[in-house]
Amino acid sequence: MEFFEVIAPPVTVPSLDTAPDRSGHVITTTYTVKGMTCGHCVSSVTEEVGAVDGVTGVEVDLATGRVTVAGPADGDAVAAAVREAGYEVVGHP
Ligand SMILES: [Cu+2]
Repeated sequence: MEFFEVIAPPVTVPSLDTAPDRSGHVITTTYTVKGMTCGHCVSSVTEEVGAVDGVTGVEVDLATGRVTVAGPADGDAVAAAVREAGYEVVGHP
């Protein structure tokens, strides 16, 4: 039980559709993250994952636990960032 929640956390990384690769395609990878319960969790994951080398955008779906990452980032590095934020990656490439 949390006593306050960030309803609309500020997102400091670009949205996914602003991050095309050289051929105009956006490379995205979807991870499933366990343990996120509110906007604060979304904010934490977005910040940590957004700081990973190669990541150009992060989109978190709280309801499904899906974290979509844009950019040519290393899967292990993204998973490590999620753990750093305090959550668990259930499935990743
Ligand atoms: Cu939370």
